[in-house]
Amino acid sequence: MRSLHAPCLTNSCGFSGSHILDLSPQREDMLLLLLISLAVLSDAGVSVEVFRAGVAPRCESRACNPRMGNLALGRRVLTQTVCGNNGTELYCSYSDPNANLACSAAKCAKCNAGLPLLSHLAGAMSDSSFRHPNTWWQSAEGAESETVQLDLETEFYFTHLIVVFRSPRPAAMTLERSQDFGRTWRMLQYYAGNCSATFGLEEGKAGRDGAACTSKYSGAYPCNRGEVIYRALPKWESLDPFGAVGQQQLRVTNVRIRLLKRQACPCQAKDLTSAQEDLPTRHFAIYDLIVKGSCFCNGHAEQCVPAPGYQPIRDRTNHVVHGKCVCRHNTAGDHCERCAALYNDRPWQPADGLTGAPHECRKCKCNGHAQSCRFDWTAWRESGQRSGGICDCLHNTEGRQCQKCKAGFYRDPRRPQTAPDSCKPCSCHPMGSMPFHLADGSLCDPSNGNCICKPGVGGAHCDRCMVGYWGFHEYGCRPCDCAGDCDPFTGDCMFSSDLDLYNLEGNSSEPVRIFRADELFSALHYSEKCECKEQALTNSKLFCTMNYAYVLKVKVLSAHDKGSHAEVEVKVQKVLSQNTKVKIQRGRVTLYPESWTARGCTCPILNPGVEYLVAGHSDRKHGRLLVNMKSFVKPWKASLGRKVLTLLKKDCNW
Ligand SMILES: [Ca+2]
Repeated sequence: MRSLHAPCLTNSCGFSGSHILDLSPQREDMLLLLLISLAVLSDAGVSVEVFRAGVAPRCESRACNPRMGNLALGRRVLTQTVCGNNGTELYCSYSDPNANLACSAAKCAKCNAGLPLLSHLAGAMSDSSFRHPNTWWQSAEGAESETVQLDLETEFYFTHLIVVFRSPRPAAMTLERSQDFGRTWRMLQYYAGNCSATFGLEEGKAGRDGAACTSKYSGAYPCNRGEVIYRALPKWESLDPFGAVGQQQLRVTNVRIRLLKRQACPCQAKDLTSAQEDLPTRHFAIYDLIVKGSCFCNGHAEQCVPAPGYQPIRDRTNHVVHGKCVCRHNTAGDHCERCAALYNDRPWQPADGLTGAPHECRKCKCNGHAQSCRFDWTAWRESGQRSGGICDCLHNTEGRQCQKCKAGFYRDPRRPQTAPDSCKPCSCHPMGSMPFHLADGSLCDPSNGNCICKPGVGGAHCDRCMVGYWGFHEYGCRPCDCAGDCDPFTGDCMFSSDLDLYNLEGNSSEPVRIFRADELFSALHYSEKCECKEQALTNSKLFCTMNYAYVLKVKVLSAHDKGSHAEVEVKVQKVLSQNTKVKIQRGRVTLYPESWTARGCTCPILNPGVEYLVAGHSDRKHGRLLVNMKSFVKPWKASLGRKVLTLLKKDCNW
C-alpha cells in the first residue's frame, strides 16, 4: 500500500513507477478504498489519532508531497463524439473467446446521450472505477479517430496513465502532454501494433521528438478490458522528481490521447452473421481513464486545496486531487515556488526527493521590525553563503537586520530592542544642536537620544541660551557682557533687584511673582505668557517705581518677525515723558518686544492699526525702546492720557 499511496517521494514511495505494473486498476481501487475508509473513520472521530499519526510528521524536516490520485477524477474529460448524440442508436460488441477459443455471438444494445440510463458520456471514464466499475464512454458509431483530453486548471505532476478499454484497444494511439495550458504539446508515447508501419519508428527506440513507440498495448485481444499503460518515470531510481529534469518530465497542465485507428475484435471475423448484417461495432469505448499524479508543490506540501480556476463538476468531487498547495517549510505560492515573505534569508530551492532534504526557507533576522525581507545574492556571497536576507524595516529602523534606528531617531534604552517603539525621534532643537558625528544627519546620539548643544546653548533639547548667555541663533549663544546674568534676547545686563518688581496691577491678593532670570523673558519657552494679563493703572506708586525711560502715545504700523526677536514699527503721536538716554521725536520709531514667542505674539499685545499708550525701558547698550513684561501698555484713550500726565507731574520724580 505504501508503495503507491504514501506521500513521500523518495525511492520507497509516491513516484515509484516500477510498482505500477504490478497492480491492476482493480487492485489499486482496493487500496484506494482502504484509504477512503480510513478517511471516513477519521471524519467520524473513531480513529482520528491513527489518521493524524500518519499525516502530521510527513513534512517535518523532510521532503514531502501530497497524496497521489487520479487527476481526471472530478474534472471534465473532453471527447469529440459520444454515442447516441442525435437520438437512440444501436451498437454491438464482442466479448473475449472462452477457454476453448470459442467466440460467442455479438451482444447488442442501445445508446442515447440524452437518456441517463442509456448514455455513455465522457464523464463515465473519470468516475470511480471502484464504485462504478461498469460505466464507460463510447464514441459515435463509425468514428475513425477520437481525442480524449484532460485540461487541468494549474500545473500538476503526472506520473502514469492507465486506460481501460471496453472496445478492443486501438491499433494506433498516441499520448501527449502540455505544460503551458495547451499552447505547445510534447509527444510522450506512440502505441501501435506495428510501430514501423504506423509511425516509422523502431519498437522501443525514441524518435526525434523523444517519444518511443511500443506495440505492447495494441493487440486486438483482449476484446474487453484491455489496458493501455504509460509510466512517466521509467528510471525513477535516479531521478529527483522535484529537480529541474524531473519537473520537465512530470509537470503537466493538459493530457491528450489520440485514438487513431480502430481495430475489430477477432471474434467478429469468425461471426458469420456480422458479415451479413454489418453489425454496428465500429466505435471506441473506454471504462476508465486513470491519470495518476499529484498536486505540484516542489516537495514542500502534503495537502492541497482547490486552485483558482477549478470548476467542480456536478458529481464525484470526493477525492479530487486539488492543485493549490498548502505550503510548508516556510514556502509560499500556489506551488510553494517561493519563500514566504519573512523567510528569504537563503535562496529558495525545491526539496530533494532523493535524499529527502527539505531545503526549508529560513527566516530573516529582523529583530522584530519587519514583516518581509528580500534575498540578495551579493549579501549572500559576502556572508560566505550563510545569510542573504535584507529586511524591509519598519518602526523607524534600518540596516540589513533592522538593527539600527533611522537617522533622526534614537534607541530608547528603557525599551527592549525588539519593541516596535524602541526607536524614538530625536527631540533636539535644530538650531541649537550639533549633528551627531557618528549618525549621518542625525541630531542626537542614536544610542540614547542625547543632544549635543552648540556653544552657550543649554537645556535637554538644546533649545535655549544657558544662564549667562544670550542671542540664541544658528551659531549658538553669546556670553553676557555683564557681571551677572543678562537678558537672553537682548544681552541686557540684569540685576537681581530687577526681578522683584514685576506686578503692575498691584493686586495685593496675588503675590508678586519672582521669575528666574532666564524665565522672565524667555516667552519662547513659556508660551503661556502670550496670554497677556489686562493691565490697569490702579497703583500710581508702583507705576512711578518703574522709572520708565519713555511714555508715548503711538499708533502701531506693522510688526516684523526677525526669527529670534521681533520689531514693531510705530508712529509716535505724542511724547508724554522720556529720560535723557533716549531722544524720541514724533514720527516713525521701532519698538523691540522682548517677549516674542514661538507663537508669534508679544506681551503686552501690540496690534497693528491700534493706538496705544506705551511706557517702557530702553536697551542700555543701543538705546532701543524695549517692550516687555515690565512695560505698561494700554489702548489709547484721552482720559488715560490725562491720568498718566497727572501722575507723571504729581507723583513720579523721574
Ligand atoms: Ca467508469
